Amino acid sequence: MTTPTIAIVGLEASGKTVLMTALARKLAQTSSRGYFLDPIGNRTIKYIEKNWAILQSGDWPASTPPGEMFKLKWNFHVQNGKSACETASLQMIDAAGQDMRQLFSDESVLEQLPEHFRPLVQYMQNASILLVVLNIKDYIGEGDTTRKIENQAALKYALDVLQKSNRRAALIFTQMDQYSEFIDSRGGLENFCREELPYIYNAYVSSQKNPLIGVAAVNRTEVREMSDGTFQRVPAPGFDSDGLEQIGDWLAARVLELCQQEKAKEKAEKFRLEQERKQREREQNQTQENVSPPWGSIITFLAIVGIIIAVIVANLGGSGESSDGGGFSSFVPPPPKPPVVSAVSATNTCNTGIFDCWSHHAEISCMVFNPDKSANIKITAYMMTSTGYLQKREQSVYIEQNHFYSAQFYFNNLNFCPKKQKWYGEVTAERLD
Ligand SMILES: Nc1nc2c(ncn2[C@@H]2O[C@H](COP(=O)(O)OP(=O)(O)OP(=O)(O)O)[C@@H](O)[C@H]2O)c(=O)[nH]1
Ligand SMILES: [Mg+2]
Repeated sequence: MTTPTIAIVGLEASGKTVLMTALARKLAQTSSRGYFLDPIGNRTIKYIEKNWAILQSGDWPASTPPGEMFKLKWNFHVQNGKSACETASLQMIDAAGQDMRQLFSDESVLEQLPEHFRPLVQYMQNASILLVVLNIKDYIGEGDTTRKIENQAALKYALDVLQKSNRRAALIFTQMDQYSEFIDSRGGLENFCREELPYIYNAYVSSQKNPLIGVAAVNRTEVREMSDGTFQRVPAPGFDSDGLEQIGDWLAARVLELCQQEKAKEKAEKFRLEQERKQREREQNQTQENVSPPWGSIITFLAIVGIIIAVIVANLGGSGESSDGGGFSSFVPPPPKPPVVSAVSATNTCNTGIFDCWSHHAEISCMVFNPDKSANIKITAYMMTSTGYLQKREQSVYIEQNHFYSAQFYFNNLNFCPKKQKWYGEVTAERLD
């Protein structure tokens, strides 16, 4: 099963490291929430605890150095869970905001992606959940208008590039301990976002698909005089956090959703393999029957001929009229109505040409409706480019009468990925009875 990956996307000093530290600590505790994170290996514990100790000592962790990526891993446990997804592995990477700014503030960087950025871009591309972290301070006041515009443009571009059908994003506003009164005076976070980040709001928030969450990873600070005579706001002793549960609950729901989708895919794949095995068995039996005289088939054939003759005779005798074929044809059942395919959408990392297609990944989603009696239905998806057929995937699923099935096809190993070409998906479905 693929591990759900959370990408923390945010510019420098947006609060990613502090948020991740407080969140990981909070969610590692078992509580009434019904889920908890269990770190895998000791690197995760060491990284989180090192940063936590710095916060406890009344200081902030250092800015993450450009080029560094800290990969953290957990098992996500659902307590007393009755679902098939009691545990799911989870990974999150803390990267440098400066690297993200470089990646997303100039389109040409992604178009000619330098080698050293590839692991970071690959990680973000593979992520199924995005936590987009914003520092409210970067978007208020008239201070640095150019910077404000650059910040919004970079984050909007990041969201555009990383947008994928099955990917969910939450917009997290940090340092609410400093700005909660200000945000209230602006009519709440949503209103603030609509007014100060209109491009992001219109594209990603107004549809209500991506939640806005305000958080204070460190909810109490104090001003301290530093050794160089300057004053700095630092974590106050005994500080707590606000808003982490909301992020945790949202993440938990997403992880479970992804896990259940994976399980459904595995089930469909198992069914498909079983069908293939049965088909092979049937073919083998057929070959064996062909070697000896097919007595069984002859008897069946004679029986069918007998029934047909009986039916014709009955029709002729019953109506007293000459047969024009009408009486007989009423015994042939009409062919079942074929399945209906709708809502086909193809998404991939290549249709913008941005990633130079080195990741070789794409997906197709669709809905298949069965208007006739329940049946096994073969769904075939084709991933095409403007130069023609590229690759095909198949699924066989049992769909009840008048039911929809939502199908997803993943194309992970595309061996041909033309640059800057539009891709599109095509799906067909046929009954297997
Ligand atoms: N008051 C307050 N300040 C915070 C909080 N979280 C972060 N900060 C401030 O924001 C600064 C940056 O936080 P980081 O978590 O290091 O930010 P980052 O996004 O990891 O930054 P890079 O590593 O440079 O990308 C900190 O040094 C604090 O000054 C918070 O919850 N409350
Ligand atoms: Mg950091």
